[in-house]
Amino acid sequence: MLKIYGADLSSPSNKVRMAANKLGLKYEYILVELRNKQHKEQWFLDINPVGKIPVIDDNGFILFESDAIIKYLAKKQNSEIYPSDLRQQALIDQWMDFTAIHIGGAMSRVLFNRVFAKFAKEEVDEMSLKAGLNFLHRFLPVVDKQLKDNPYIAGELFSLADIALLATLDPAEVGGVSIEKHENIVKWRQVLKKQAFYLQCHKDYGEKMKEIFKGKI
Ligand SMILES: N[C@@H](CCC(=O)N[C@@H](CS)C(=O)NCC(=O)O)C(=O)O
Repeated sequence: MLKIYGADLSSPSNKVRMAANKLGLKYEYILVELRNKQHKEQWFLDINPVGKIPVIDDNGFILFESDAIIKYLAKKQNSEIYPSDLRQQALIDQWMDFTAIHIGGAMSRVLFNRVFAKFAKEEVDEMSLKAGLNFLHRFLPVVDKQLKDNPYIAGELFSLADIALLATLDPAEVGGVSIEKHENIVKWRQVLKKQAFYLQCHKDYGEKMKEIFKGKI
């Protein structure tokens, strides 16, 4: 059976679980506790030498990098959420790259400095936090405009790019990133967060975090 190694507060890991859910795949979810440094243990490095989650083991085929993983799973299922049409696929790739590099990169900076730094006993990097907030300030309106003009991020059809964006924006509230003013993102997100593929992962990222940190946040 497909194995997904991940953690509940890792957005790239959640992205993989959401995609597998949407594709109707059965899988074993193997929790890798980053707080306990399990990703640096030899058993895990033997699976993924870069020491990061998520990683999948599909009957001995090992793959890391969440976007590569979800494309592989969708192609394997011949799913319309990653269509083979050249231009449709190129647009999905475009929004997935944009999400990973610009939105995800910025969200990680904000989340790390505002939430995880204290747990990791690391100093807050104000420059990094500011850069993250600036990028989100610049790019979230672009995403909002795209979702005003289209029902889904890559156009008319729901795709892997929606799953990637949904998982990437998941920690917005806990990171104090205001999404409320982007009404098209809000509407799009409300609809998707009610769907089974999301709910099979969690009800809400913030609630999951509270459950894990038990009042320490
Ligand atoms: N670009 C990667 C990012 C993976 C990543 O940074 N994962 C984090 C958890 S969200 C991790 O494993 N961190 C542990 C470390 O870097 O030591 C992907 O999309 O899969």
